[in-house]
Amino acid sequence: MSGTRRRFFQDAAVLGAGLFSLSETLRAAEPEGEQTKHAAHASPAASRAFQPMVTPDVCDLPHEMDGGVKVFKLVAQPVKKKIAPFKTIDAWGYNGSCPGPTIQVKQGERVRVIFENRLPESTSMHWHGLELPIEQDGVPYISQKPVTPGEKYVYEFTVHQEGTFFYHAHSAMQEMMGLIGFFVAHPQKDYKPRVDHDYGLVLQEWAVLPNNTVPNTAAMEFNWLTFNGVSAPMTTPLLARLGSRVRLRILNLGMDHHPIHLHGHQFVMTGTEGGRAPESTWYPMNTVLVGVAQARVVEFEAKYPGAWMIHCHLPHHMMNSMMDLLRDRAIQTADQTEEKAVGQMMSLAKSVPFEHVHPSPIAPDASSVPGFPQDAFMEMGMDEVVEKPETYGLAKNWSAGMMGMMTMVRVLPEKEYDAILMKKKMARTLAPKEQGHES
Ligand SMILES: [Cu+2]
Repeated sequence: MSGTRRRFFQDAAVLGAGLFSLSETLRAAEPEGEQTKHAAHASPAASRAFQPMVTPDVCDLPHEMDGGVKVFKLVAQPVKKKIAPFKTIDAWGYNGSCPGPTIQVKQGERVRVIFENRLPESTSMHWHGLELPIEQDGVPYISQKPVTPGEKYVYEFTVHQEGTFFYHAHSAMQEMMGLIGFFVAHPQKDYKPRVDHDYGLVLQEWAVLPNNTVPNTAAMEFNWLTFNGVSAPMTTPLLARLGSRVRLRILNLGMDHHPIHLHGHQFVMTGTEGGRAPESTWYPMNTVLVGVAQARVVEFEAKYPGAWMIHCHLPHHMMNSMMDLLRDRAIQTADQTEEKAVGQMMSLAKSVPFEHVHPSPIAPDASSVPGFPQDAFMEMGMDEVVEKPETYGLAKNWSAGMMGMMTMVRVLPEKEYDAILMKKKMARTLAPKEQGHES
């Protein structure tokens, strides 16, 4: 038995006899109690229930029923967004969240969105990929007047499609400030084969210069890359029970296309931003290119236990604050071998206001080798700073290898999976106010 596994069971023993009797309850409420929550919110008709997608680090948008209409309220507003333990930016979002809260409906439902603009400038809401009347399309001057600051606007339409859609402001710079969110339409008839876990990831990129908090929306180069509004290692790992089937829905609305790669498993692409793809089109892959304005849906069997990375494979998208760290090295004429460059990288790494480690040693004569440093000094282990139930039991300094547009799928044997669910439940009990922000 490995040390990690032993720790799990020691901890489980401490939790007491309640754990194993609870495990059945937890399984019934999978994923993480979300299913029951949504069924309760939906219309009385049982056929309206669906297994919701979970958007880690982003809440779902609650709704009320008005007769047969599902009513949502969305407020566009500035948002202080902590994208890394040492970096908070001034983004724009919806209902205090960036990206905006996830909207989930069932195919065939009538939807009303009461939209309010609390931004300092006019905006509108576009329903990306949805087939709806032109007056609901949310394009300023073409399908509606701009929604001015302080004004409300009501959108209403019937969702006849199924699939992974999104909502966003239809103004280029506003999109790059973070005004985007998921709009998932669950099918009338369940997809086959059914999945046990359904997760969503919004890809975003930000250009925030050192000592700045406001993203430069005119930039073409980005130094902060996020999944669901946070950079690794702050991204909450996705949990999957060993042997389960997992769906990942990945949505991109930025300036770059992102090749999203999964370690250790093959997947099939089962859908796009246009809905479900026929099974005859599925083929094995492990990297899916998610282009701008696209959604890609992949599914896989979680066959192999472990913490498997999922990340954008563009090298510069696997870093945090690259431009901050590189400084002079970003200028082509700078001498990359000089001591100053090394000193700058080390001093910046040391300047963050919390304890961290640099676990990778360097050679005694490193500075004499042309090209040094590359990844040296960029790794910052900060396990305790980003600790949460979902990170429980990971190897020491796991966070040093996690940066940028990156998270992991933790494929866990039953007892370890249940132990983490138990920890999540306990964390919720201890911090009830944060419950709404738990994925
Ligand atoms: Cu990328």
